[in-house]
Amino acid sequence: MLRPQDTATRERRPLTGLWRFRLDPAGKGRSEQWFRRPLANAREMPVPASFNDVVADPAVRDHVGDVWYQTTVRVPHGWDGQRVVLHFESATHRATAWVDEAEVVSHEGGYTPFEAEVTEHVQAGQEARITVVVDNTLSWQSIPPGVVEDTPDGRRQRYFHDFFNYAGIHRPVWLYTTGRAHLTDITVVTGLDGADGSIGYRTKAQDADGAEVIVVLRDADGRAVATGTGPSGMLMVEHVHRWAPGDGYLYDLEVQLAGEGGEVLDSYHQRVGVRTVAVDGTRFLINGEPFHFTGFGKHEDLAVIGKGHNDAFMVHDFELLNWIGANSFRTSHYPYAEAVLDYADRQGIVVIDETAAVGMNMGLGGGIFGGKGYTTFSPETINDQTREVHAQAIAELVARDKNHPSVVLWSIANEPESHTEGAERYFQPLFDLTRRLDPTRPVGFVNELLAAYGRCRVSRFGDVLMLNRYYGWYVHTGDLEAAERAWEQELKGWASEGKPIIVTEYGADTYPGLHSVVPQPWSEEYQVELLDMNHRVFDRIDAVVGEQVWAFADFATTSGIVRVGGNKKGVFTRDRQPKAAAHALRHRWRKST
Ligand code: BDP
Repeated sequence: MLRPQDTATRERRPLTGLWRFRLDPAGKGRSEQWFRRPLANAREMPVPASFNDVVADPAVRDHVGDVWYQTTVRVPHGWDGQRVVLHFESATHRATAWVDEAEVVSHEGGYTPFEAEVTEHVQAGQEARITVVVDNTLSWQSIPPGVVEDTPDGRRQRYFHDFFNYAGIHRPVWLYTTGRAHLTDITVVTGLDGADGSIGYRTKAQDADGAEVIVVLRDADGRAVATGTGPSGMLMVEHVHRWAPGDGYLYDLEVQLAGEGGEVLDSYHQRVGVRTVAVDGTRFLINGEPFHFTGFGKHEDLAVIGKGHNDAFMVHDFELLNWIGANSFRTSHYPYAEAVLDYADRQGIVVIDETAAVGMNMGLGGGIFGGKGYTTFSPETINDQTREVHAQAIAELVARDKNHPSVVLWSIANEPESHTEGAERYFQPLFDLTRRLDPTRPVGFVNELLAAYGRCRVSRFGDVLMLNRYYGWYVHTGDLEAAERAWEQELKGWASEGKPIIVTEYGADTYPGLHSVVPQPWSEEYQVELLDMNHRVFDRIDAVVGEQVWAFADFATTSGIVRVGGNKKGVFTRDRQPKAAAHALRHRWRKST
């Protein structure tokens, strides 16, 4: 699937703005076929946005099940004779869409795109009604998992991850055109040979018999630097300008389908950053040079719009990454909006790209995330069917993000149970699958303390060790000396495995404005000291090639006795004001870069 674009042959119309919206608490909209007519008793709802916090009503915020969205679009007059596609960048967690009365597409998974050709259901110059039912339910067979419990007070959604289950249409929706003959996929793989670069490309097309593929690679000034023909091939660039951390240099690969008379049937522009990624012993190499990750685990999380994509906050967050000296982040705990990956490419920010497989660990948090009493991997809980859904989520992530130079590492799960045989059986095929889908990038998963060094049965499948550790917070709370000793001992164990280690989470909940002379948990001073303690340990262990603090900013969670207005481990507050730790990190990271 190619992301919608305006090109010489393609045109897009965004369907963002206010849609009609209605909850369906009784779950009767499907059988009553609400898509057949204008949505009754609807309120207006912005797209893109999570619906939960837009309305001041707990029935909306905590709704479990279907919600309905509807809009009307006039198909542009000039689209006569074009192939028309309806494209969703995401709908959380699953959706079905209709154009007028015709069902056109269904999709499982809340963070990857889906689309359907709708040519036969629309007419240029006429209105079309688009209706979408979005279901936010999490089950044992969804990624992430959850359970709906029937209680005397109604249906309650429980889940095992530490962020609020925002849902809705979080990213832009498009109607776009292509010609009948059109490109359907482009893959680029780049290489380096001394000062020169290579770009291998592969294309797929549909209804394109007899058409020829022509590719032109242009540099950032628009000068053509290489050309080729054929559905796949290799382009060479002498004295290539590499993509590198801090230098988001991009070439533009224009792929054209040309008809027999030379007419351009389709044109698509693929941005290309020429760089290599490799793991060599305990080193993580970008362009053959050791790379040390600095930065954060983040969330898509904002007041009012929840997980809705917002360009202003995206740009601002990258400004803050730059201000603090971060060179990377992890898309914890799900694939982020594609605009974010595009922007990371252009900014030269390195990304660890994660699936939505989070909360697959019933042992965690003593059940504070709701996992008490369940077995993680079993025929009744996370099972073979879940693994298929997980495999599909990986396939869709790789298909979507394979061409982003910023993406250097796949994370196929966050903190799953990983010390049991069930976990080993579950994960091994998913590592194999990820490598088959993308042989060019390392693969890993994020390990947590229940599978501490010596206990984990899954990390041997990964190329890189990613560790989340809360020494000084969840363990040895308030005792940073004991924390430092225990952490160093464990980390030395991991270092003996001979793989690069990225500490993908470390941090402390910190209430902004709370101070203490003797650093006490929750104070700004304690957050600074806890990070310092971690950094002393990292600096003593060569295999540590990355430090990503949890978290970039405070974020919303379910309510609970260990969360005060959400998770407060942010180095910035939810509205992006720095805590003391932001200045301390800036001091460390700005010095080292
Ligand atoms: C880890 C999770 C992350 C949580 C964090 C925390 O990966 O999602 O928010 O710890 O407890 O377990 O703050």
